[in-house]
Amino acid sequence: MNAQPNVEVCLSPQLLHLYPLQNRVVVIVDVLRATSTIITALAHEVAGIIPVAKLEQCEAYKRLGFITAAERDGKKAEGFDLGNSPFSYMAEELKGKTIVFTTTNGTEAISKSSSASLILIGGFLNITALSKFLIEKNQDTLLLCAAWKGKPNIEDTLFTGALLHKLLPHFSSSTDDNLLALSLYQQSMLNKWELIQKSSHVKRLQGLGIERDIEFCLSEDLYPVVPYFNGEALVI
Ligand code: 3SL
Repeated sequence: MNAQPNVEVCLSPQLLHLYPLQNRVVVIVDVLRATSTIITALAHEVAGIIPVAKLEQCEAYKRLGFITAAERDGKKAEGFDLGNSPFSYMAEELKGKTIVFTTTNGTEAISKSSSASLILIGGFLNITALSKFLIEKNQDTLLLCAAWKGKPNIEDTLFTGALLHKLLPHFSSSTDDNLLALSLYQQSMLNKWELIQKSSHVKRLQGLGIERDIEFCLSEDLYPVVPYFNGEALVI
């Protein structure tokens, strides 16, 4: 019998140096809101999202005439076309367009993962499609939480627990980080909203009046798509 592939959770990009990326699939997780927004945009027929870590890179694309999106500290950064609300990416006029995208933590996590063999985008919005894809792919996998400025967060950890729950019959898993994520999921799977409401990021976003974004990003399986990085852009 073939050995099962391994799956590990990395709770923050600050810990990424502890994990090998070569020959691994990396799933980027930023439930609130970057990866949920990317999934939504591509499911609504945006052609591609070019992720960049820095505002200056995004500005350079803007000067070339690209549509640009930028978020810092939960707010739309000044001078760009779009922020990070998934609802902004459902517009008819964005269909078929490529958008350059930078966010506080999500795009940083993507850029730090460039040596992975494949980069995928995950969130509750695509959890079942993503788990089926990973099981089929049958390759060592790292679930990378974007976290908040290096500090682990509840929502990304909870999501990795939910994804692990689906993956574990097919993958081997032995780390304490995996156990933490799974335990969090098992304790709160019947009421994830109650737990997430206590999180620091939800408090931050509530201050900005975007409760409907939070509720939307926690919805499961709205979009059966698995965005991946093709070397230039995230596409489906
Ligand atoms: O940190 C990020 O990448 C963002 O997703 C944060 S926010 O939800 O837009 O505040």
